[in-house]
Amino acid sequence: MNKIKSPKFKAIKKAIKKGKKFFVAGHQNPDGDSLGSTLAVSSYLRRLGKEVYAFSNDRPGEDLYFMPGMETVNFSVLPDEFDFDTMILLECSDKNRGGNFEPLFNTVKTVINIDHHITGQEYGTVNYINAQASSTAEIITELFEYLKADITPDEATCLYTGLVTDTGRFLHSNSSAESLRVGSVLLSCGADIQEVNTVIYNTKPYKELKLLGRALEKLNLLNNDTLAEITLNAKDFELLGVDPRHTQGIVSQPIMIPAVEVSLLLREEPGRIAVNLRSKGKIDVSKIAILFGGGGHARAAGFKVEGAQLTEIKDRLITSVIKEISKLK
Ligand SMILES: [Mn+2]
Repeated sequence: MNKIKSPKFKAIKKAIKKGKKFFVAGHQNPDGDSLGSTLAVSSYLRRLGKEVYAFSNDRPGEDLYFMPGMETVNFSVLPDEFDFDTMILLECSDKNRGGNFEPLFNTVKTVINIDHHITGQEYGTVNYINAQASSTAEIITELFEYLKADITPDEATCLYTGLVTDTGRFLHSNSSAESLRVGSVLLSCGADIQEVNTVIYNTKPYKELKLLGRALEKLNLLNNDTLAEITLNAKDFELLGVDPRHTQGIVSQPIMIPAVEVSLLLREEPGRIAVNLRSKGKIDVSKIAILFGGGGHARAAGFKVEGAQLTEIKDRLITSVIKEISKLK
């Protein structure tokens, strides 16, 4: 146990011991890490005989419903009465990242804030923010080890889901030796990794696979094959009966092509143009997205332009990307 973690974990242990009625929540529009951590913490507290209200402001994507304990989460509905003594917020970099929690902040005695975002604010009574951690699930696993929690197989499955989704199956730059060690611990505790892999990574509806096929057929390579571009028009979505939101993962495909530095996916949506950008690593695509009113990360960014013409956006965007690529030489 490293020295920085220990005093913080000690304070969390004390707060958990003292609390009787807990409110546990992750962030709005929850991902695997937020919900997986919420479920594992709630399950552990119940095992200790505590009363728990697990909350999520929004429902997740369909692929996260396999996690054990999902039926115990209260979606969108805050309780009628606020008589909690302790609130545990996971992955919430600011006070209201999880929803409108002002009434709760006014009534609870203790707020435990656990997060791995570099922008995390210290609004809690006890704050544990570790930006070195790949995920909140990684921190919760370490905390459970500290608490000698005897992680159950179901809790391990939830935490493993958070760990693999936040690290992109241990491929993103946030995966560390510690992430892999924590993965190993969760596996030893009985995490059902087959189920996680099947549901999250190896399941795609027929329509979405057909859409991927159509997208790959429309793939263009520009600027000596350094720039990949796919445009999906309104009629592509109509023809296959899919929603423009069902394009997850498509933009990353052309990055596999050796010469490609940047991949673009342009979608014609009702009343607007939506664009996803991916970079192999040399170009910071968030800087390009900012030029169009969007944002994101160096390797993955996006933007939406309301009431715009596809061709106009496309021309400007391609020019901007080529300008960045030409700086590499
Ligand atoms: Mn996370």
